[in-house]
Amino acid sequence: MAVSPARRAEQLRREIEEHNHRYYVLSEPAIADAEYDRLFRELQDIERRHPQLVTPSSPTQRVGAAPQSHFAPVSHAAPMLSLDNALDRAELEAFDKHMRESLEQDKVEYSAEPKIDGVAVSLLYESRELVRAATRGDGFTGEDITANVRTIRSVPLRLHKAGKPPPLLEVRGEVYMSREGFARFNAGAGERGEKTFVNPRNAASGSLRQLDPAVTAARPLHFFCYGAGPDAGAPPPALHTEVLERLKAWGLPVCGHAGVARGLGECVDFFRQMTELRGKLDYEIDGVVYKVNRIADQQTLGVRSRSPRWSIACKFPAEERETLVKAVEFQVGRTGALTPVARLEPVAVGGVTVSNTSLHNMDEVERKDVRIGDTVVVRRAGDVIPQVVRVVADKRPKRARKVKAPKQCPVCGGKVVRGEDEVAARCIESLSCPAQRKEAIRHFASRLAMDIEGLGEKLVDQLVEKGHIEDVSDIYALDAKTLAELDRMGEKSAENLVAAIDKSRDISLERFIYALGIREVGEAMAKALARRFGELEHLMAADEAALLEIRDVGEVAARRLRECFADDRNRRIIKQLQSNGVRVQKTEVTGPGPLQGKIYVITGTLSIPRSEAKRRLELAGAKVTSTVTSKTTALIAGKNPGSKLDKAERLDVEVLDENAFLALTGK
Ligand code: 5U1
Repeated sequence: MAVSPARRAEQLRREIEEHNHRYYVLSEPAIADAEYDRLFRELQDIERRHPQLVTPSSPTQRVGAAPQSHFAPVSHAAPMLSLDNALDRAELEAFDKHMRESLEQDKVEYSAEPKIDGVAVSLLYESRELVRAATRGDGFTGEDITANVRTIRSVPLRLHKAGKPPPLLEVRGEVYMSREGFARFNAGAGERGEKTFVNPRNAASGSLRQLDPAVTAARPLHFFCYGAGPDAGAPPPALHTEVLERLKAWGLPVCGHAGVARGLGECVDFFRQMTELRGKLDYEIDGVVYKVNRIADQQTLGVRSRSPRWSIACKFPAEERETLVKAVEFQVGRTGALTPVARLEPVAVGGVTVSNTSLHNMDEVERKDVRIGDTVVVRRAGDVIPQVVRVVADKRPKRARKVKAPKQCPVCGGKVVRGEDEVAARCIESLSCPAQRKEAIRHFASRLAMDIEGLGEKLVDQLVEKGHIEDVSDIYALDAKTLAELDRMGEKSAENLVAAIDKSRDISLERFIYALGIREVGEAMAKALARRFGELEHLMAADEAALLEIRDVGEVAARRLRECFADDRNRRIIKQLQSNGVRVQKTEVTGPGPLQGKIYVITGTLSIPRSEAKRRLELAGAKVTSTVTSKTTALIAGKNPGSKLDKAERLDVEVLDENAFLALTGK
């Protein structure tokens, strides 16, 4: 008897889903590609002839959703937590001790899992069908990326019936790009002159954030899940590892290297195994996650505001790779300092390709004895700038050449000197050296200084090279016509830049001082100077003794300030800035401030911008830093605080809410 189209379509959907699962989740294909294609085309054909038979979870429906205008916000039913980190073995030991003591167990059993270096997502299945996928966002609210996640072949659109998934299942995990897929994607994008990514994590993140799902569909994305929401099936599982088994049985991909570690010793062994395995995997992992395995124990331990008490991540130490020093060149900075930069044979380390790295100064070059032609060890951890750790002495070729400090500026050919107490050699042609002028202008326009949006590096290069800008005061004489004639500038961007320049004309004293780019005078000192002198003219007239009264100003900084304001040319430039409409506002002069000596960290959202909160604290004499340590006076926590709140709780650092903060700063 002939099978009805509806029946055949359902048969085909099941068969294709099964083959998808075997191919994308289990990596065990059971049929040839041609046979798979035949089944797929048969289903497409039935659906074309009987559109009423198309179901949302049909394998034919992965791609094809229309491009979106934005990603709608999604509230997570339970916050998407992050993980506390153990930085070394001692911190892992402390965690295990804490678990043993809290649970009154001699040995705690953990689920041990590789930490996938991807993008955290939440998937929601209703009656077995994928109905929503969301990013983590701030942990409370993410973005709806359902259309994009549907294109990831290892994400089932419909869960297996066997094992009875609950009617509403939330799954959490990581979307990642395989190393091989990343290399292939970047090579293709490079050839087409399109955007490439620095590492697989950024590539996965960028691919998920495409408004057109067809673009995401073409990216080699995969998914691994590591946990489920409150309902993980009936009867409730007793162990986290059981949850992972169920997820697998329902057709979801779970990393095959997850295991069980009983007690600290096995945790350490697991970490060692993963460290060895790491380079052999086709996806990037950045550490190991340990979770107390018994779910009743997890409930006893509970969660902090941002992370569960029952879990910890141990990150791998910074990755190191060997590569060749092809050349050492010198870059000229804003203050004329010559920085040796090693040009390296490109090497992938810590998730990015490194081809240049600063060697800081000649003392450093000599201390490490880096020579051209040497093989060096390069290290990079997390988002830290890569650095040369050491030379591999026994790989030094005979022809390796010593690095010579230049006697002339590599940019302007000017004289180079090195002061007795200085580590850097400098080009002394500060007024004529184009490299220094460009850097000074870039600094002047930068975000923390005059904040002229759109006046970026390339534009400054052109403006200086074409003679439109000699010094910073010339910025305020630029017009839209001149700007529109520059490369990569249209009329609209020229007008926008003129508006941004105009907006920067009213500037606070502290920003203006910082913008001048005086050596030794950073953001914090600029603030202190503004608070002490109140007006630019008073600062310009201050003698060394008055400057030295300020706690943070040392002899060198006082001398630099005096030299800057005594210099005729600098005075002329400041005058010209004022004639060109720059108005430096006065600042209220204050004493040492009631919060002198106190250190605060801010987290979460306050009703005022964070920069304003920082300004108020600093105005009262406090220091504001970004990391909670035992030296922190208090953490100011707004809405949706970050992991800093957990750290403050752990270190017993006082936590202030917005009202306490406002009372503190007297507003
Ligand atoms: N493997 C794994 N990664 N990961 C990340 N498990 C895991 N668990 C997480 C996170 C953020 O969080 C739960 C412990 C809440």
